[in-house]
Amino acid sequence: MPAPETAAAEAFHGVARPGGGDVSVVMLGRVQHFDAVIVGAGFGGIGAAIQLNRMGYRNVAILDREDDLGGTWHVNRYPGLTVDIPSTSYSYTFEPNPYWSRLFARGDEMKRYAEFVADKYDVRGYMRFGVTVSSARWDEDERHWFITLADGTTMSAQFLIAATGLLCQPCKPDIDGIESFAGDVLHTAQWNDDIALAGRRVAVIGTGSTAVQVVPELAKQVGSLNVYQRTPIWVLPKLDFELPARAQRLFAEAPALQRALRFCTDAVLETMMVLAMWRYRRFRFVNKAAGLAGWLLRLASIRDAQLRAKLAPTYDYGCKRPTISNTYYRTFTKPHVRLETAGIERIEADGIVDRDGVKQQVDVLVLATGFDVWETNMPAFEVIGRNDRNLGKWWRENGFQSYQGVSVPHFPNFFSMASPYAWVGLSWFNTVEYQMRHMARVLGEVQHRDARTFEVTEEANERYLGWVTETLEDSVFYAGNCAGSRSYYFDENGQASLFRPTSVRSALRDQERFALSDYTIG
Ligand code: NA7
Repeated sequence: MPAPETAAAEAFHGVARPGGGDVSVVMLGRVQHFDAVIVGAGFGGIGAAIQLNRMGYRNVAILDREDDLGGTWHVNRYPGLTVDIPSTSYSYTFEPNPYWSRLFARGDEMKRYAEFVADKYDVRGYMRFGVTVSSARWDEDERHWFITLADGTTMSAQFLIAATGLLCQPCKPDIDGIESFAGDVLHTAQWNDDIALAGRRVAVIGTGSTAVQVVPELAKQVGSLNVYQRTPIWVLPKLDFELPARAQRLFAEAPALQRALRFCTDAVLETMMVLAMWRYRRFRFVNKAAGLAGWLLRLASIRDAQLRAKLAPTYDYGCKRPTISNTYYRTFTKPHVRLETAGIERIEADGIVDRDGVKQQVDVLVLATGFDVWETNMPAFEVIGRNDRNLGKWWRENGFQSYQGVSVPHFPNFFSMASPYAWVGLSWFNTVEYQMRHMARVLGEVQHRDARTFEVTEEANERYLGWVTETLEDSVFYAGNCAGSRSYYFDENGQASLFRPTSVRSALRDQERFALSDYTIG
């Protein structure tokens, strides 16, 4: 890591900088009251707090169940953790970071970036850690939210912002006998460095983006590695390179250069997403070209045709989160690494038995089994709006939906950042930034009218839902072959209700244009 040379570099590289956020205590009766409570101290929560600060709100609390900020980049610490979007694009547009060590930065750099931004924008002082929110209830008489924590404490807030993320509830597989396993068990999102791996017999369950990163790293240290695949993932070559200290200095001194690089990486991601995912019906050749790149990578990495065939996805590129790696496929050619595709029959105290009846002895079980996006995460805590409407129940009875991916009728003064139809672009920062603009416009109007509440109308919500649903008909999800992809892009009802099917540009532009009459402001 290069030596910090400027104050900005020092701050990014972790040289002490005091946290900001001047929190004043306001009591309403016996309950602490805030202008806004934000749940989640990841990049969504940090972005929301920055937006509130810009608008003059200072009495803000950011609550997070973890012991530090950064969300997914604090929680995930498995070996090989990196971003799978170029870092130039995987960052806030208003806070470019010239100090990434590579085009695809390591996970610990993302965590330091979160700390740097929270300090620079003075929002760290709002944060309270080890705090789990159990529920939030809208009080129509008081016209604010009551938020109940797991320890029974209650607080109130004029505005409630759920910034709980999409990939935060680790999924433990429901495999027969898993509880009886006597060795060490590690979920990739709950990594424990104290568990020794060197020379041991390790099994990995899952072959998603996380496994693609962790498998090559584990193979370097363990005695034997058995990787249990249920569904192959699309893997494309990774065009990564180091950004040496010289380049970092250049980016710091000439920000236009960095903006130009971002323009290029944004353009590639935007084009891929719009053509391969939203305009699939017309541009399916883009998906085919991506598929060809994956096929060539397998061909260049693996001689054994049978092994290549086992790793080849049968669903269209884009149905499920694809990833990039130059080492994943090659790892399976090592003598101590095996791809297991027969399926898992059961787990016993000392190993895994597959559906062919073959048992592998295992010392350490690594669960690269991803996250529950829908069942326990939409929403991540109980939210009760006007007329006792329960958000989770309402979504399940009426279909997942949210106006502009951020607000829901009957839930006044509430923004939900990890919402149905919210995710735009491949970088999560795109979603956060359009939502920040949305908040700015709505809260700006609340301030302008000297009002206390906002709530999206049912009519606006229905109109928006109709539009996204129709637009999605051309997407790979409905026009392509996604059968057998087992993708978390689809909800419990088989609807692809995670993405906003537009370009990032259009999502940003729409936030300046939506009719303010779509909200009741009072
Ligand atoms: P993913 O992409 O959800 O992958 C989870 C993997 O675990 C996937 O291969 C699953 O197979 C597998 N899995 C889950 N449950 C089981 C059971 N019961 N048996 C066998 N295999 C199972 O999560 P990741 O952590 O890899 O990536 C999450 C995001 O992080 C990713 O999208 C990027 O944005 C970064 P399946 O495909 O369901 O057959």
